[in-house]
Amino acid sequence: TLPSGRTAYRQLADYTSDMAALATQYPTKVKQFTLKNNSLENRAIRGIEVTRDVNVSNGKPVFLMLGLHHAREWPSGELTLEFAYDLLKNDGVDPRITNILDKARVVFVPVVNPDGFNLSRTLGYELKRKNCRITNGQLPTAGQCAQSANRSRGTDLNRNYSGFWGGPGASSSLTSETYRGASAFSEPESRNVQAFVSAHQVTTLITNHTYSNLVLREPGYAGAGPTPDESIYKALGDQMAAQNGYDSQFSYELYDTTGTTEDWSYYATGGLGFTFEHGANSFHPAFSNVVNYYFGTGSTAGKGNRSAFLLAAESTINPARHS
Ligand code: 0X9
Ligand code: ZN
Repeated sequence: TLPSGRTAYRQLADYTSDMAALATQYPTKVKQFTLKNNSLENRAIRGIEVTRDVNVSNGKPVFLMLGLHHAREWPSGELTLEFAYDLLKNDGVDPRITNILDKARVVFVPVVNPDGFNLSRTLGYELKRKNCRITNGQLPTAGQCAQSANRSRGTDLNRNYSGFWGGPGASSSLTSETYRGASAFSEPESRNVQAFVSAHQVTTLITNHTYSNLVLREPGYAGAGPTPDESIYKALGDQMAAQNGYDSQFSYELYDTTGTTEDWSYYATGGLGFTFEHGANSFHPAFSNVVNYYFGTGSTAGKGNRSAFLLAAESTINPARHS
């Protein structure tokens, strides 16, 4: 059973109400916040910060976890919010979690792309990937994003960050699934992540995606060359992969990308950013699979993402342990 007890994929309203409920239930450990910009369809985008004495500003380092840049990748939001439930449920029970809440701030934004997710999860276009950019320079009108003629439009938020924007592995066509946008950070949803990371001490970041059972680290395209942090970056990626049973590799070994979250965040801040690609072969398999993604299915499949996520949070407290 997942930490929240859920047995079906959340809809957008469930993410909203669950985060609000956690903030109410744990007022000293959970602070809800709203990101800087509403989505193109004018939805507020929310996150929660989890730490001991959350209302005290104390400079603890941040582990940031993101979900649902890509609308159809439903498990990416589930795993993000379930880790929050787990930390809160097991604070004072599991000493690793008690230590994490003592020494780090863990921040969750489970739904980076609410408009796309709503279309995929609720409005029937399950394979939606991008946001609701229909025409550059204009906001979509009500219902426009869901019209069948517009469904292939949109900016791929994971090509819209400024790191190497305009380079290989992204498209300049608005109907391509990897459309990079009119300019770097043209989209409010990617600017939200930019603003948050720029304002906080984010030392480790996981952006959850599906699928391929991978732990990906920079560089995102081969031409960028190795990062100066390769030794510690690889060490942490390999340690997390040893827990969840995924392959740990350079992002470009999957394929070249530019403008992804860590293509910006790593080079902008030096914080170690990873893309986790969950699951073997589906963007959103039957919900029962999410339990396996979280807790693992036994020795051959590793221990699941729970222990990998704990390592990531611990890495913000003691980075040297990974070198
Ligand atoms: O193409 C993507 O954006 C990611 N794969 S997905 O199937 N979830 O769309 C992979 C991005 C990997 N590259 C970097 N993180 N640089
Ligand atoms: Zn994705």
